Amino acid sequence: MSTALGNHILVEFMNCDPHIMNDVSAIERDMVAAAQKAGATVINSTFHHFSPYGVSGVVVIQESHLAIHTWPEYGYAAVDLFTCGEMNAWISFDHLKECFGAKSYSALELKRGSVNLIQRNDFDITSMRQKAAEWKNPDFYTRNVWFTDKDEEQALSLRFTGDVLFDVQSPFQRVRILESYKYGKMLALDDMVMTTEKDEFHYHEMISHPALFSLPSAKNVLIIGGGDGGTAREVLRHKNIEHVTMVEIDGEVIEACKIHLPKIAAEFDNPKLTLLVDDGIEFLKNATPNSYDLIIVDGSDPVGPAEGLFSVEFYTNCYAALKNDGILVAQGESPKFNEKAFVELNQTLQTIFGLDKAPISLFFVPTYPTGMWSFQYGIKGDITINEVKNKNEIQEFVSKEGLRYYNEDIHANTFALPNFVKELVRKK
Ligand code: SPD
Repeated sequence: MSTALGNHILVEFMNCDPHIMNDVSAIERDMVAAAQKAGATVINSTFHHFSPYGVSGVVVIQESHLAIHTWPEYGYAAVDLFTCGEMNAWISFDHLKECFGAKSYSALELKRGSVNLIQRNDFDITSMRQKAAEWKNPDFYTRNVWFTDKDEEQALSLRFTGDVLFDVQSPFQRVRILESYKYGKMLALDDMVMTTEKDEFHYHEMISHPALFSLPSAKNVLIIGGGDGGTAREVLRHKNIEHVTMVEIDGEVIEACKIHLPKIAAEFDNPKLTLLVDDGIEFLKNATPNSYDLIIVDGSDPVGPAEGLFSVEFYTNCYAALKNDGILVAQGESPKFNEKAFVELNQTLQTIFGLDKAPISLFFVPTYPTGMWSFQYGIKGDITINEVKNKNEIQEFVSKEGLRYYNEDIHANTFALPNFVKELVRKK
């Protein structure tokens, strides 16, 4: 007869691969496999990625649970293997040691619920048995794995299936395609959400159409970044556009989106598009002055390869490359999530284009932290964007192209800002 109700192995895995220690989907997969390999029946799993790094998670099994907390910066994982019955949790231990690449480890095995210390209650358990018989465990275990886009203080999390459809460390960033439950497939660069199947239109329609409906005779457009292809797709809806040059630094982003997000990467074969896998910052240093009607900077956040897309030098080069009545539209960050980058970019654009020539367009994206995001403009000539001269034309275009965010009312209010945002970017 067993002398205890459960067995608990407390494990210290040390000198593990730090990248694995920060990879919520890999850890979830390994923990579930560790349980299954030892013959456990998995009921569900919950795993979270924490700020700035680290993963915590639990796999609930019929035989109790496996839990983990990781500290990638120390290459360390604290793991609890708690089991009841005949399951041999040392099989789980061996599996995890292997998966995590743990160069050293220690383990402490404890009996839990020693029968010498506890007493069985003498009560009628018939109703408990009945309840237990009614309870049906799901046929397949449920997974609860979350992707979190965050800074030190706030975050946005999306639950995803746990399967990673594309995962490549490019020379610039980690490029992943994950599948979220609510928003479909999602492109993530490092740990930031870039775009998702279900809400990409918010971003791509708003980065393109307000400017293009203000430049009815525009012919030549430059896109810096935009590797998923959504911005090029929207720009190319405008029949007056003769040529689009797109300069994306990371070929892996293009590859990932061509394979997994074909509705976004829909126009890469359009003969009007010249696609260059190159550094957009360098490209603009050598661009012909006065050559573009519209420059769109569809970059990611100001960390990693996109940092230079927030510099004075870069926007000075954009200004020079624009025609005299040209417009610049740049991914402008969020006044709620990264206020500093938002304000600094606006000051840069005010300095280069003029105090009244750097308006901001706010729009809503559910999958970016805080949901409130912006495009920041630089207007080189005297164009007034939010004056709707072509209402019918916009209505016709919206209906013909099946747009789902942009319309003539939004156009008329492109630069409407809440008071707190006006205050943030008040001209000094
Ligand atoms: N935090 C997200 C910043 C937006 C980055 N660009 C998205 C690319 C969509 N084409």
